[in-house]
Amino acid sequence: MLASTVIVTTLWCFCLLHPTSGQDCPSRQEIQGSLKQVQKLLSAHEASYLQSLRNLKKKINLLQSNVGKQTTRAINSTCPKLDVPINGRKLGKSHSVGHEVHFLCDPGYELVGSESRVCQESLTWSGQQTTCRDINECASSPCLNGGTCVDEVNQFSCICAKGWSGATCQSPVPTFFVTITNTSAATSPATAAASTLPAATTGPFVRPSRCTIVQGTTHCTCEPGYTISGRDSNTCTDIDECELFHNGQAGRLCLHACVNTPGGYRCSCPVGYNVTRDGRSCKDIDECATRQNNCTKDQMCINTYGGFQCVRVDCPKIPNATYVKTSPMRCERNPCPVDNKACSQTPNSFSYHYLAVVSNLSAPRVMFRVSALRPMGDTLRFSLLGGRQARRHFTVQRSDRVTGQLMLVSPVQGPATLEAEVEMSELERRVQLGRYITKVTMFVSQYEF
Ligand SMILES: [Ca+2]
Ligand SMILES: [Ca+2]
Repeated sequence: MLASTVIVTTLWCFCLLHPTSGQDCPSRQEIQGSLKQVQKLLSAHEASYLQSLRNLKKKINLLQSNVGKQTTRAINSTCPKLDVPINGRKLGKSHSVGHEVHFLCDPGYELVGSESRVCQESLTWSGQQTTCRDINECASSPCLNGGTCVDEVNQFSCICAKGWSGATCQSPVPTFFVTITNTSAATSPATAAASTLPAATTGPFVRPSRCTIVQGTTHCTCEPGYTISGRDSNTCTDIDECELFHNGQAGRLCLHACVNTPGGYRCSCPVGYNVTRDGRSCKDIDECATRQNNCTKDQMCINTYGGFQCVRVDCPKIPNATYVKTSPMRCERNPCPVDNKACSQTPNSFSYHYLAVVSNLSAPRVMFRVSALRPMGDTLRFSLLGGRQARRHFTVQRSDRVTGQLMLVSPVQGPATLEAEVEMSELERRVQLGRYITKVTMFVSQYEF
């Protein structure tokens, strides 16, 4: 349409400029009609153009509007999802900008990182990553007396060192004990004394406790050898081990005596004994070997349990015979005159032996053996000499052809000194060839150790 309008316009202009040409130019009326049509065309084009512009503007506005909406939507966007911590909880589900989430840990776990986190406009979370860590209940060293602490969820356990027991290894284990009697602390003099003291008072038998607060719970511990007594957890009282583990034939803390000390105890021994290395038993002091005796030169020192004895061997004075010392512990008869029957029937020798034993030694048992080294004759006889006391405790038996043995037949309560004589006779066709006396002296101690 636009092309035909241009042709008409061009034709009309040509006729105006060249009116004398041979061509047939349209009439004025025709030209005016054509111009009107062109005007109509232009108007239509103008309307169409304007409509296009309006549509374009609308589209631009729509685009602008969309861009603006997208920016607004970006402000309302969310932060990345946050995980729930293991052994914990997350409070708050919204991950939008400006919102907060909170974290909690299960009992027995402590929160590490941020307790609360905010979704920032940068679409990132504030703070640090949150985790729940197992609370180390061993941090306060709750196990006493060298115990090893094992951390567990919301609790701990103690592996106690040898000799200790209890939840926190606070109680000594009576290794040698079968029975524990009278565990009441009320009868303990030390505890009783301590309980009358004000809580703030400290002394060797009372000490302040060490308390730590774990998750709102107070844990109080005492030094080794002390325990929290009663309701006052601020005060530790010495454990009276002697009272706690006293008595009991099968089980005593000490072989002899127990002495309670602040935070412990020690064993003591009677005079004549030393405490052994294990601290529990008593060992006799050998006064004879350590020159802790007062025996004279003509005496012999005999070590006994709990003491010593100074003995002097003097040869017997009996009728019809004389004796001479042939060794420190032996006397032999001087030769008898020919045909002196009274002399020849006296003992050929006296031997002296000293034994140290503990009180209440179990019986029967062999205490001593007598043998003939070179027996003469056809018969050896062994017999027990001495008084009623000797016969109450001893007997003599033959153990083989040439040996007799002195037997203890009943326990002897010490302290005591027992004497027994063993006679060995040699016979040839029932005729006595010789007699040999062995004198045994037994020193029985006061204690059974
Ligand atoms: Ca103690
Ligand atoms: Ca001794």
